[in-house]
Amino acid sequence: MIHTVHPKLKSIRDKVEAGERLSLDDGLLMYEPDVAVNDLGQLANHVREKLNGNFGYYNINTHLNATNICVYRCTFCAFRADLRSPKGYIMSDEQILERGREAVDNGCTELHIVGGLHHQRQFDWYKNTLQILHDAYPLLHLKGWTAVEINWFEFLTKQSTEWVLRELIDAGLGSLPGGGAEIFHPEVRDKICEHKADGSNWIKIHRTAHQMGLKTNCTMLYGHVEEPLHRIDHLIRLRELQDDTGGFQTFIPLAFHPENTGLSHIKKPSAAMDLRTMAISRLMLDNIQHMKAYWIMLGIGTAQTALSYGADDIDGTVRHELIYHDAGATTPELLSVERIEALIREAGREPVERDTLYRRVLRDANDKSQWTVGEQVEAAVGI
Ligand code: V47
Repeated sequence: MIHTVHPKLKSIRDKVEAGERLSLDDGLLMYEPDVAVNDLGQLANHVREKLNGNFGYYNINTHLNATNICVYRCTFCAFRADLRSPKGYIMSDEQILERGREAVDNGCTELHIVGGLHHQRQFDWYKNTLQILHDAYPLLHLKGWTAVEINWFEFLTKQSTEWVLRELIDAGLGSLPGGGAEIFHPEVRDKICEHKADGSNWIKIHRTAHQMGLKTNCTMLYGHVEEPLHRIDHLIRLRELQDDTGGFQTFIPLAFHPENTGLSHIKKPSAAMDLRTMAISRLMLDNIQHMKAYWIMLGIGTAQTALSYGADDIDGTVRHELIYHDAGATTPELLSVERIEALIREAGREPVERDTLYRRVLRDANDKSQWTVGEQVEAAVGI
């Protein structure tokens, strides 16, 4: 039984307790400023504990952004560079393999691979990145290329989504990250990233990936030029796809970081807005198992608090993150396993190391770099 909530939230509380789905109007109501974020947190925490108990998940991972040179000019992005910009870079195969080596040496189970759409690189270069990493480090899960990149590969090769994904799976792709979703609604998308894959293409690519057996993640970039209606519309589109396929593992709300972007006049969202958006996302996305509080972007304190506002996952130890640090994130470049576990415990949750597919990682007590995977945690404990 959930006790104290704002009178306006009574019917939402009744639905949450009965496990009923929330509507577009419910979503909009929860963004009204007189609805206290704590009340939303209480409701979201109820759902979070029903779905994920007291677990606080993390993984051990490294990022690889093999180039920042990009044909697109998304106004929110501080990471991209023009072809001839002094800031532009592209990694060699040796450097890419060195990143894989560093990941394995540090006990990583996952490499998170995204980057720019380079004017002069063909599909084979992207595919080769996966192939050489997979050949050298077959145990490392390669979570790579957002739907925006997949859409670009379709353009480069003039082939279908299925064909592109099949080639990448054959080269070693393990799953798709959730980036590139931004805000699907064209009123917003046309202002912040008009040229890249639109909302329906993003959804189509994830649908196809799910149908081919790939698990994927999903995101929403908030706190720039969008309104609550655009956010709730975005969440409902994700929920509809999940009803059809069940292929999303986790949702990651991404708070806009304005520094060095084309939208630098906008203020970064407050911690209260971050927690409100996490809670509302947990409540609207009743069919997605996990919610990630990405500490790199939220900051450590808000990410810890978010573990009681709907989130059950804090992402990873993370090495070599560039997208947020280029846009002014002041979080450290990486967290040790000891530190991440202590942060989760301090927030009152039980830390669980997971792999990309949310299976428990079992480490050798004498040599922590050696690991195997167990069952999916929530299934194993019958939540
Ligand atoms: O698509 C870019 C966002 C995304 C900025 O799947 C920005 O596990 C805020 O998707 N301020 C890439 N956001 C990151 C991403 C992600 C991160 C962690 C885990 C997973 C996962 C996926 O970052 C982009 C865009 O939406 N982004 N620039 C910025 N200035």
